[in-house]
Amino acid sequence: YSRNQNVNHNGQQSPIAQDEKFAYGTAGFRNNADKLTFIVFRCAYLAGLRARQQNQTIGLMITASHNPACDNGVKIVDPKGDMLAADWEKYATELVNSTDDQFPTAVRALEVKVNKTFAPNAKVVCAIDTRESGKHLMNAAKAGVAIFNVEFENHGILTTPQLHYLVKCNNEPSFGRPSEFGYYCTLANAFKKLHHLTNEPEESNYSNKLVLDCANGVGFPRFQDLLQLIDERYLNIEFRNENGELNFGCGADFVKISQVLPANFNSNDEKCASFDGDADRLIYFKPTSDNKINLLDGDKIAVLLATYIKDQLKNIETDLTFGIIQTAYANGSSSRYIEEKLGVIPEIVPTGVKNLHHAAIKYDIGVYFEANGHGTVVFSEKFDEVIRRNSSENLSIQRLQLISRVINEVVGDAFADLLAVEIVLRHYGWSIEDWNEKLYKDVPNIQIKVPVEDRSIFKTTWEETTLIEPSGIQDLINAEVEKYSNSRAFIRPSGTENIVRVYAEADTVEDTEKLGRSLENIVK
Ligand code: 16G
Ligand code: ZN
Repeated sequence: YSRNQNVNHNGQQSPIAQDEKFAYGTAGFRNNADKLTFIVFRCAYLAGLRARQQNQTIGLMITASHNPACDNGVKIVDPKGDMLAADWEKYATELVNSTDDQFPTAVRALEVKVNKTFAPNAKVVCAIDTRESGKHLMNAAKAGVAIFNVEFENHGILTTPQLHYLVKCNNEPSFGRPSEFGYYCTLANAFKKLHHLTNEPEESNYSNKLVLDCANGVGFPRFQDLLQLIDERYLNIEFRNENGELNFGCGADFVKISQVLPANFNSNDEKCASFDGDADRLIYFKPTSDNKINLLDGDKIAVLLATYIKDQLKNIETDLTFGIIQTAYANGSSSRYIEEKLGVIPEIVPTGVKNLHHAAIKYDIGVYFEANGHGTVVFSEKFDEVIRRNSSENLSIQRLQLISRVINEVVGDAFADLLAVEIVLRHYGWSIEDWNEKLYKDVPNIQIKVPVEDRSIFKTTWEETTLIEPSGIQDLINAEVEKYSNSRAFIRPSGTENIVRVYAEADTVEDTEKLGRSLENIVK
């Protein structure tokens, strides 16, 4: 498992140049699967070391989410089920970037720094998505963890959020049973109980039918497992894109960016939703007659859930703090709605789940969603005290207790978010059109991926909306934005692909397209 002897999942030699560099980005390491064997091995070693340092369970997730099937990736999950601490991301990058000759020295240096001798609770739990390369990489992970004799658990094919959940439960048994079945029971039981406490209005447009695009990924088998515990009376799911080519012409990322129907859907379908390849993202959509779609993305989900929670809070006397976290990609209408109608000023943070998560946990109730459909709600200890451990008969308190259990507060989870959305739609008696129209209307927006030779030359301000380098470009962007009314646009380097992303909003679809294309030309 060295650079020199790197072998891919087909057993072919795939040596990695000693000086090829990799970086632990927002989603860990991601690359063509052929390159990942030695990376996973080294990351697994680091996960073992982290487990010893913390004397706790650490997670290792092998997935490349919405990337094409030929890619794979690996990321480390910290003891609370959250993303790896920033200083350890640096260790990961250093370790992976060392040459074969440097590796043993780098390892020893780290061991000295961490210096933990007795750690009986150290364990690494590992899972893969449905990619062909997964099993081979699982073996590499096992070998990496073995260097240190740390206990290793192979959990097979799971969604990313399931693995995060397992890590948290291993370290905090009071949070839930640390097993796949425990996860299903927690979600399904809370969902069913909340269903009973939900009074659908007499004139309701809600339908429990949903057509689900599984991106040909892990969402299909695992969501079926969950549905074993949820009767069709509650939720009637028709699966599509179950076993074909992963993420190909389908899935949450495809639908969000291209804003067209995914493969195998048609304009007669009613309420539809898409998971991404590892089921940590969820978006909804409603086909329109011209084979396009009305998209209900992470922003729409955030506002829906926030509205429900705020409505319940109105019936309780409490001083719990409530926050909503978004990124620069949030549709301008959603941010305005949150401020004007929900009375909360949304906090804008840089892209990447950990940034949103960290901002959200400052509140007693912190709703965070990326427009791409990744998000959840987190709850504080004070919420535990005031709401979860309250045995009151107050219906709103009981609903908040249960919605906080339906939602997977460890990390954004497509399964949990889907259950939460369905409950809330039923509560208001809304069809997918009602949901789309009754809150706010999206301003037209476009996202364009622009391939570049070296994305590292692009530097932005903290909240990512202004380019600092290369100098001069921001002035050109400003000049374009000024040409259109109610417009907003920015360029930022991707953290996961060698591209820069253009985002633009304007009053009309035509102007949005024009603005987006003009920014594309600026970076090209
Ligand atoms: C990863 C991030 C996601 C982010 C996306 C942005 C995690 C678990 N996932 O999927 O939050 O939106 O990357 O990618 O952190 P980009 O940097 O290529 O735009
Ligand atoms: Zn994902």
